Amino acid sequence: MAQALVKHLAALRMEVEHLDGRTSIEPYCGGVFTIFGHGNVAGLGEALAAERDHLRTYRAHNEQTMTHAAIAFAKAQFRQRIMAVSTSIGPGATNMVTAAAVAHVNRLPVLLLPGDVFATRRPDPVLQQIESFGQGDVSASDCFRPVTRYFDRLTRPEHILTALPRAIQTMTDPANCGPACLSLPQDVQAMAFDCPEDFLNPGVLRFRRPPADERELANAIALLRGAKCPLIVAGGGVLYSQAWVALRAFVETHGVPVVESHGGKSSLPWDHPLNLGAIGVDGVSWANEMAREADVVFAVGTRLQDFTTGSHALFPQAQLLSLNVQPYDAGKWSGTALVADARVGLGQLETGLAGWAADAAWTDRAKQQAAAANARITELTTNVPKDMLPYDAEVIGAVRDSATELGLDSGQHDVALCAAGTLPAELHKLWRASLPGNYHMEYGYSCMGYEVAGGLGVKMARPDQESIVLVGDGSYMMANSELATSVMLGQKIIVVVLDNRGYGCIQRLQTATGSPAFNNLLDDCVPEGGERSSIDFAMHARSMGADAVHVKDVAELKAAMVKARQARRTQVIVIDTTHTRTTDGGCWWEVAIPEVSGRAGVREAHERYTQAQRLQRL
Ligand SMILES: Cc1ncc(C[n+]2csc(CCOP(=O)(O)OP(=O)(O)O)c2C)c(N)n1
Ligand SMILES: [Mg+2]
Repeated sequence: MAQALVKHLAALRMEVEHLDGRTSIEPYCGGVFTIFGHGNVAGLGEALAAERDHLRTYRAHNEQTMTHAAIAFAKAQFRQRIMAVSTSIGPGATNMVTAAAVAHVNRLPVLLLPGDVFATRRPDPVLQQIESFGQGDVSASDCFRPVTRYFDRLTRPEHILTALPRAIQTMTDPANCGPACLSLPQDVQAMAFDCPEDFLNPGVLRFRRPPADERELANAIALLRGAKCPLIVAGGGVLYSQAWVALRAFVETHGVPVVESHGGKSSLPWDHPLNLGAIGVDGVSWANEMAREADVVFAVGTRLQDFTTGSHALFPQAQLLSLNVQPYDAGKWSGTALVADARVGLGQLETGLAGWAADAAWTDRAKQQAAAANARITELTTNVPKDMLPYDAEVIGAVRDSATELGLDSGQHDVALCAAGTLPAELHKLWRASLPGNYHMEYGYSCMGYEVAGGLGVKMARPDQESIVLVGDGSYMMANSELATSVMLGQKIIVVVLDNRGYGCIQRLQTATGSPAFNNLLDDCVPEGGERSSIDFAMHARSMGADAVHVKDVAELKAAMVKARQARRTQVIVIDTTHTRTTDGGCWWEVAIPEVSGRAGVREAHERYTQAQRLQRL
């Protein structure tokens, strides 16, 4: 059975569309990350060994992070190609559950192949079997059920004939796309069955592009035709549908400004005159200002999560039109739904929008706002030496500008990657991406520990680009061992560690909600008899085979980045940073404040909280 699985995977081909619109037929599965144990080494492991020349196997250091790498690979390829991830049973499998949730939230495909306990149950309980007293058919793999879009336990070998095609179908369905899990009892992996020849020669895969329903299209056109001050919120769906050319044409034809969610950033080049940049809690003030005034918000391919909508208080005045391939998203917030592929839907709208444009004054103002925002971003990201440590904005500027020294355009060349902490807000506002996918932010699950492994996945997907991981000290500490994998695989990444000695963003949130600073910064966490933490990140990175340097300021950082870009192996640059952040922009975000507290600060925060809630669209 495992042999049939691997042969099918190795034979799968996908019609892949490239950035320039060219298409080519590529292997669908970019390889298999696996950590072996008794649950997969003899069955799947033997099958992988036999197919090594057709399907690469990669060993990693942790099941969660190797899955992050696989997820990042798929995201960087706009979901058109995947990787498979195989684990043993028990801890190997459950280590992967968090990553499954990352893929689930972000609607990203990954084929999860955890080992499972014996289907025959003959040797039960095996090492690492959890044993449920009340449910005979439960195993550790059941943890995947709520965080996968397709789950199957293959208790007979011929199940692979239906289960694998269904898993592939799920991952190549634009609406349902997400992680698929085939849990593989170790005895079943090793069983023989009569496999039809055609299972080993599957046809070429394509993403389908569903068009809009006629009535929904007519409603959407009517709504837009009545709009004077429309605003497009571009989400990740624009990228996954590869709808950037259609979006740009739509925007320019109708004079509609665009704001970008984390998932949608890089839908338009940063310097497009109608790109206002980041919206929401991490948004630039110029974008949020126009969101507050728009009469129609046209959401394209976005989940409308709270960071995008300011917990539903940023644009409650606007009518909402939602173009999304997934009805669940299109129907959010009681908006007018337009269920379709983003690219196809934008094209279909044109059939009824001839002659319609936003008010000229609105479009002109958007252009002025976009220009003002970009000038301010230059200011914020240009380091002015002073008597204090630099902060994230200056680091971002130095990383970007180090490309210029080598005659490169950072916006074109670099993929910036991050997931959690202070940096997502800074990067959302300040990073400049000229090409789709050059901003790679996992801000669906915002999973600390995605960063280093994600950088590896991006490099494997986009070998000609620089994969630059910007990461806080906290996230680096949570998961960094795939740094050694990147060295071993010769997949160079550049990791910039911003060390502010703790969970800076959470401490900010803590004090903003009235609590005392507590249990976040390392220096606040040393009990009596404990020891002040001092982590030498550069030494740590060197111990894993990376080249690493601890720079003392932004000028040194820039010089180190120039060298890092020229280097061939993985580079880690560590810089001490302060807790300041960009105060421009942003908007309210709902975080629940205690109704009762002995602290005046909490009571005041609660008062502000209830005031702010009044602006929410319910
Ligand atoms: C796995 C996981 N655990 C907890 C959190 C909550 N969280 C978000 S950011 C953060 C601190 C990040 O610290 P660091 O990476 O140093 O970034 P900083 O805010 O200091 O810049 C925490 C604990 C999370 N996002 N992911
Ligand atoms: Mg930190």
